Amino acid sequence: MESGNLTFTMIKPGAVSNEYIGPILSKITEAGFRIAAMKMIKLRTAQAEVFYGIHRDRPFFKSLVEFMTSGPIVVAVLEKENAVEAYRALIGNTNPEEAKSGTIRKLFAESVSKNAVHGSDSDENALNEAMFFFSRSEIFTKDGEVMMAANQIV
Ligand code: IDP
Repeated sequence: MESGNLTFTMIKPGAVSNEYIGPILSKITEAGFRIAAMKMIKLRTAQAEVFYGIHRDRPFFKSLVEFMTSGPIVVAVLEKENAVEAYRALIGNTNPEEAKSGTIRKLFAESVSKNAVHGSDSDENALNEAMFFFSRSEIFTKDGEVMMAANQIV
């Protein structure tokens, strides 16, 4: 497996509280992604600020951090060929009004700020984001082995 086959996702608080975890995971697995790691957590403010640090100077930063810490989220590592691009296509545009029909954001997002899911935008970010939330011993290969080998997760 190569790094290009992994991406990282979060099911955001609004989608969790609306009971969309199951429907979203169904869309993900029906689209051919394998779940390599997954857990439910609640972000602390400092964690959300680091995760979205690239947006620190944007006007929506404070409300984004407040929203992302407002309730539990599901974090997961997904595997599929060309995972980053394939998953961005599956989730659709950041703004659900502009997302194509059938995409996760079109189906489950409430607004651009409460847009149901996160998906990594590059292979490098996918690995950084996966390692932000998971230790190596929590990420599994298709054979159920811990994804420890250097060519598997780094
Ligand atoms: P992405 O999640 O589609 O990669 P980014 O531009 O990286 O989009 O923005 C990160 C997150 O910040 C978005 O998913 C969304 O929740 C929030 N966001 C982005 N732009 C806006 C905006 O104009 N208003 C409110 N929230 C926004």
